[in-house]
Amino acid sequence: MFNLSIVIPCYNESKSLPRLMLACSNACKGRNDIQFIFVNNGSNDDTQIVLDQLLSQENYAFGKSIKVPINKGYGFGILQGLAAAEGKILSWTHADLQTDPKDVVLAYELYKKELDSNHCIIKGERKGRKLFDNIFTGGMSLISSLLLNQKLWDINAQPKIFHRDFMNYLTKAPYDFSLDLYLLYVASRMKISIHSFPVFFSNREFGEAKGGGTLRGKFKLVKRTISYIMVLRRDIIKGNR
Ligand SMILES: Nc1nc2c(ncn2[C@@H]2O[C@H](COP(=O)(O)OP(=O)(O)OP(=O)(O)O)[C@@H](O)[C@H]2O)c(=O)[nH]1
Ligand SMILES: [Mg+2]
Repeated sequence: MFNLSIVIPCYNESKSLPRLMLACSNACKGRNDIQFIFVNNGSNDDTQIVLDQLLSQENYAFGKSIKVPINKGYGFGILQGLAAAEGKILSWTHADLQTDPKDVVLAYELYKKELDSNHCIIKGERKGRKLFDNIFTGGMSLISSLLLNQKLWDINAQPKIFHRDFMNYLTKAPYDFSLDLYLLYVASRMKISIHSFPVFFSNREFGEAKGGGTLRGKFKLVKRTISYIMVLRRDIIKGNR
C-alpha cells in the first residue's frame, strides 16, 4: 500500500503534461511510497495520447492514469481518481502548473507532524498572486464563512490532503468546482482541524484558463458558489449534513 496518493485531474492539459510529469518525478524522487493518479477528465484534446506516452516511460512508473469518458465536472474527475487511489493518505492538486506537485509532498510531511489522530486536513494558501485575485479570494472566503458559519479561507488553494477514512464523510460531494468548498466545509463542521501552509501560485502557462482565472470565470464561480452554499445551508436546516 502507498502512503500517499496524489490525484491530479486533467482537463485539456496536453500541453502542460510533459512538464507536469517531470515536476511530479522531481517531487517523489528517491521514494516509492507515493502514487500519482492522473485523471483524464473527459478531455477533448490530446490529453490521453500524451498521458499514455509519458506513463509508458520507465522513469514515470510512479503514475497511473484513469479515464473519465465524458466530462461531468472537476469534482467528478477528482472523485473518480480518489476511488482508484490506493494510498493511506489521499490528496489532490491541479495539473495546470500553477502549483508545484512538490507542495503535496510537503503537505504530507506537515500532515504527519500534525497528526496525533487520523483527523486533520492540510491545505495550501496561495502566495504571489495579483492584488485583485487576493481581494477576490478574500471576499469569497468571507462570504462563504459568514453564510456557512465556519471559518474558511482560500478555499480553492491547492493541494488538499486528508486521511482516506475521511472519504466516509464525503457522502454528498458535488461534481463541480464546489468540491474544494465541500471538503473544507465538512471538515470544519466536524471540528476537524484544517491547517494552511503557504504555496507559491503562478500564472497558467499553457492552455485556457477555465476556472477563476478570467473575469468571466470569476463571475461564474461566484454564482455557482453562492448557489451551492444555499444548498448546504438548506441541508443544515434539515439536519442532513
Ligand atoms: N475547468 C475544468 N478544469 C478541470 C476539469 N477537470 C479537471 N480540471 C482540472 O482542474 C484544474 C483547475 O482548473 P483551472 O481551469 O485551471 O481552474 P483554476 O485554476 O481555478 O482557474 P484558472 O486560474 O482559470 O486556471 C486543472 O488542472 C484542470 O485541468 C473540468 O471539468 N473543468
Ligand atoms: Mg488553474
